[in-house]
Amino acid sequence: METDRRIDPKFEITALQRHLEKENKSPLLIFNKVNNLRGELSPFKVLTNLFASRDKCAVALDLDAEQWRMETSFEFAKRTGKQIDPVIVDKKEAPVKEVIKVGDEVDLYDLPVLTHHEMDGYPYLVDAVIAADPETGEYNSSHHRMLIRGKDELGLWMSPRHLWNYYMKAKEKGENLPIAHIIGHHPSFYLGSEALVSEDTDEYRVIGGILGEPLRLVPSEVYGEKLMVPADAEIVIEGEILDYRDAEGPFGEFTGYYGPQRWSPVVKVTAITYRKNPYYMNILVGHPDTSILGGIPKEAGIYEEVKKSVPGVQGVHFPISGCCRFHAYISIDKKVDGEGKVAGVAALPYHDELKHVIVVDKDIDPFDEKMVLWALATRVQATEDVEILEKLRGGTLDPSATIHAVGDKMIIDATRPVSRPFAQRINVPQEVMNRIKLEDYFDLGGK
Ligand SMILES: Cc1cc2nc3c(=O)[nH]c(=O)nc-3n(C[C@H](O)[C@H](O)[C@H](O)COP(=O)(O)O)c2cc1C
Ligand SMILES: [Mn+2]
Repeated sequence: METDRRIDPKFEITALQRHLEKENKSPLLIFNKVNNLRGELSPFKVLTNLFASRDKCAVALDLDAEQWRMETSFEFAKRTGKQIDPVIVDKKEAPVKEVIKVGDEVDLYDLPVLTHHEMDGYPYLVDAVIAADPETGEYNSSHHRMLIRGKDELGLWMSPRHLWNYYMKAKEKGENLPIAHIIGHHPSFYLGSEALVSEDTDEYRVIGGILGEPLRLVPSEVYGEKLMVPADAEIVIEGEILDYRDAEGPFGEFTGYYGPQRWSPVVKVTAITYRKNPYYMNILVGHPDTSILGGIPKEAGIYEEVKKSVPGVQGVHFPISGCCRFHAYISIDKKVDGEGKVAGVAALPYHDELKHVIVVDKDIDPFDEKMVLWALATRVQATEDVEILEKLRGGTLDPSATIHAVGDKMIIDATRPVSRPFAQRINVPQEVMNRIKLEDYFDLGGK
């Protein structure tokens, strides 16, 4: 959906997204007339909700919209395994270089940056951040919120994952870490940035695989070939993470709660380049836009991981009710007793935020939450089927955690035993189901 009506990026766009979400609607939204951070009309249009429904992600992976369930995570897994080298293009062929602002010309207040939630401390950029490993030159891409501190200064939050490790390596060398914030690209660029791959995997190659074609790169304005940036982005913000920290937050998080203010590194912005008529892409944190974007790649990665020890794994679902982070529903074609728990054990270490795994049999669709909970209700004895692992590495934002980044994990094996009889599911004879049709008995009003 698209509108020409003028709107302010402080809360107003989020309010519309909330209204739609309450109606269970999640269309892509485009705002053509948005204020910048000085209240003037911005030349940037705002695009949001790109990931707010799985069918849009299915289409991004060249599937049909109806293939949004397991097919989408399987396709993502397949593409993760087929990495494609990026190609370098000339600056003249790079749309992101149509407008170039360097040094004193940089002014982040020109952008229509959203303030999402009431207690958010600042307007926040939320897109992908890329950096090159200071030792190997391999690229990483991950999502990071970045608050606008001034016309050329950002604050960012890094959980102790890959970008943080790069930052530590740069600090050891006594250098700042050059980074770029990539605003607006093919949705596969962002899905690829969430792939669960090891730190030494070049994520520009991973993103190429998810895109199904080489990612086109161009040297950055300030760091040249030391920091290659995507040539087809709408906007690239170049900068460097300083060895200097300040308060960052609070921020409305993916958990649905405000995350606390923390002492976080500051980024000096050195250049902004963008297309003519650019779209400013926003990802709404704490809502399906963020949950689904992070969820699909986790389903794919964990499916591949569980398959190594439980070959009969049928599918993995990170449901929205668990913020697509804390809960995984895994269905397996169980062959021997104990396999349900093995599936849970295999899944848990793969992502720090994953807390509770419910393993179900193959007659339960992990995308049908009602049936998953039915299996929980009817196939589980707590003393036999629940395993609790205390104090493992956890996410940094779980509001219930009592120790920072440490948390308890739980595996619920909701599969039936195979070595002893178990109650039979009720059914109506299939022959009668096929023969007796609703429309032969009732007027269904055209439905
Ligand atoms: C919309 C969105 C916003 C995110 N914001 C942050 C953030 O501010 N800080 C952070 O450390 N991780 C954030 N994440 C999570 C990381 O992007 C994610 O864990 C990623 O896989 C880490 O990549 P890595 O394995 O290369 O370190 C965000 C994820 C999404 C989808
Ligand atoms: Mn990584």
